[in-house]
Amino acid sequence: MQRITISLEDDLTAAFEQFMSRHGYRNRSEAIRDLIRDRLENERRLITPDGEVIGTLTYVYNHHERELASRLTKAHHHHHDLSISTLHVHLDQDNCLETVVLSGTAREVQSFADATIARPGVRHGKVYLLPK
Ligand code: NI
Repeated sequence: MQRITISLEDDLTAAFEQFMSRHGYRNRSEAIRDLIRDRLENERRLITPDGEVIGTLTYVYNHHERELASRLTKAHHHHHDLSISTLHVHLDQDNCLETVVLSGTAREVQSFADATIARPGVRHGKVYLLPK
């Protein structure tokens, strides 16, 4: 086992401590090991970009944002082969949450997810890939 030292900003440390408490971690090293394993596992799947995956993409957006809702819908129709189902939740007066199930190669799914998450007005975007 190697010992490494890392530096974190105060707000990141506070968020990390809350994460530990929510998940019942008693020491920082174990929590950090699990976070690293989780990230590496996700990266590993992307090493075979032609592999078939199922992805879930979740994000929040403000539906009052100019043309954003219709642009998102257009993108889903344009990639109807990838985007197989969408769950839409009206979170409050302004915000919508969508979880999209995507099916295709890891490259296609990741690229669609990245483009969606990068759209101005799309927040809290996160994609999770599972091998098929
Ligand atoms: Ni809505």
